[in-house]
Amino acid sequence: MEVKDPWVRLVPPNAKATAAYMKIENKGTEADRLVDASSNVSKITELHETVEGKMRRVKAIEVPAGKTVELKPGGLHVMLIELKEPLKEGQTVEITLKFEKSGEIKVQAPIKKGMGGMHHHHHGH
Ligand SMILES: [Cu+2]
Repeated sequence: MEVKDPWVRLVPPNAKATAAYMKIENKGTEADRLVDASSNVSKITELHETVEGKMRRVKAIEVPAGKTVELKPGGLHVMLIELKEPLKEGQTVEITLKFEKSGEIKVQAPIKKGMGGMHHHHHGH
């Protein structure tokens, strides 16, 4: 299991929640599921999906064998709720992802400004 390009959306200082995005690549031969997450900046961390502009909680995010699942604005994301302190651009958030089979994976996600509209694709490399 490999997690690539994690980032957290910068929100105004009075915002109580934000979202984290990343690409999760399952390099194994067995399907796995992301079942839980936590972070060092939020009291509550949930797995969410966006459907028709509305967010809802999901129990797990499936990552089929050999496939990459992208958590991105307008789709699946890790929701960071009840932020303990205002987030600053450039700061790094430590997110712990818990997979059913692969166990815990920690990632360092930099805080970045959102990329504007949800259909705008940004190529960072
Ligand atoms: Cu959400």
